[in-house]
Amino acid sequence: MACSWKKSGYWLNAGLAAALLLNAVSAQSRRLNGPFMPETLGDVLDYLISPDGAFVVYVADQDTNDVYELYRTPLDGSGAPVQLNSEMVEGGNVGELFNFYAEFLISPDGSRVVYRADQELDERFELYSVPADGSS
Ligand SMILES: [Ca+2]
Ligand SMILES: [Ca+2]
Repeated sequence: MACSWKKSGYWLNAGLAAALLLNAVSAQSRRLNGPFMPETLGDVLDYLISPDGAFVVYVADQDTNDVYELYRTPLDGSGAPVQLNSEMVEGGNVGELFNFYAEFLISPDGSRVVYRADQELDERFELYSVPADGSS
């Protein structure tokens, strides 16, 4: 008896989860990353939301396949992404690819982004800081 009640409880929860999922799918989503070129297999690797919720910083190979760079864009998708990292040497990336996560943090006041990249020499990873608004 108790077992079958648990079972129906489980199915009830599964049904509720499915309903919530359907709800989420039907909500209006907006793509935040910049458009990937049709011939580019672009991937968003990781992202963080700023402390004030105004913008999101993400790492993606948005412009060139397998060259992962840092971008900032308004959280509500109201503007185009701005690239934050400086020009990369060939083979340079924000973070190490085999980690499958990016390596950057937004400062607590949201003013700067710190990231790890082999930006100046391939495979030599150093730490960089950049204004979060993309200014120099
Ligand atoms: Ca890719
Ligand atoms: Ca590299």
